[in-house]
Amino acid sequence: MRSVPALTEEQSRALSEQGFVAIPSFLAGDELVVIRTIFDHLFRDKVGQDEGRQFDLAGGNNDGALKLPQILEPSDYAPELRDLDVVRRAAEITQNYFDSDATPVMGEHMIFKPAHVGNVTPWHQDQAYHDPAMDERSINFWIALDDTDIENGCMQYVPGSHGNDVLPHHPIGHDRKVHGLEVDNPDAFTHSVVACPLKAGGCAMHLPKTLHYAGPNRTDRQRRAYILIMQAPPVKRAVPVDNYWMRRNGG
Ligand SMILES: O=C(O)CCC(=O)C(=O)O
Repeated sequence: MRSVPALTEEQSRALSEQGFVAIPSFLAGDELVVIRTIFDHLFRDKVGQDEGRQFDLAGGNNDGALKLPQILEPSDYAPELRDLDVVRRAAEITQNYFDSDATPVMGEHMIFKPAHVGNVTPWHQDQAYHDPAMDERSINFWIALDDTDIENGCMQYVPGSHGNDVLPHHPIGHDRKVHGLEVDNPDAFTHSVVACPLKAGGCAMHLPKTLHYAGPNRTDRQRRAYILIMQAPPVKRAVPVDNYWMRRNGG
């Protein structure tokens, strides 16, 4: 099987200067087919729904149909995902990028934007979800399982936005029951946006504070994504973030 080496110098520079980089061809061999098969099975059979691990990220569920279904930690249900070479490569890239001796901790999720109904994923920074006392040192590997473009919800980024600290966020629609977050006042930060259309098997990588977004799916093509998050040891912040948007029980 082809083994993709660590990032080129140019890709690594783009990631650190822009906060994201797109790699046109990232999956190797039959990995695309394997991941797609697992993805389809997990969503079709609503795996993890009873434990709250599969749910609508945007809470957009008026008529019983999920509009932005997400499954957290899919390899708990399909452990063969952990054996894929792409997992090893993503870990290696992360270790090299952060010059870390520790094996990265792996997190993952899968997000589905069904044809015609897939909801928007609003502008946010991943760090807004995380431990307010720590600065994450992680890379998101957003792996396209279908050809993606602006019309069906490819990833979009604000170049250089990872230079911001954690910005104030709120639950999508200001609904405290909704898991997904949106940055407050997104128009103030999104004057310059870069869309990253990808062929299936390509990957868009970003850092924890990079502002990103994926539009709704207005096409008759589905948009499936497998997202690996490889985490080098985080760093303690001098002053924790006041992430009041994560306190959902009146706190
Ligand atoms: O796939 C999407 O719609 C959004 C993905 C995302 O926000 C992420 O990978 O951090």
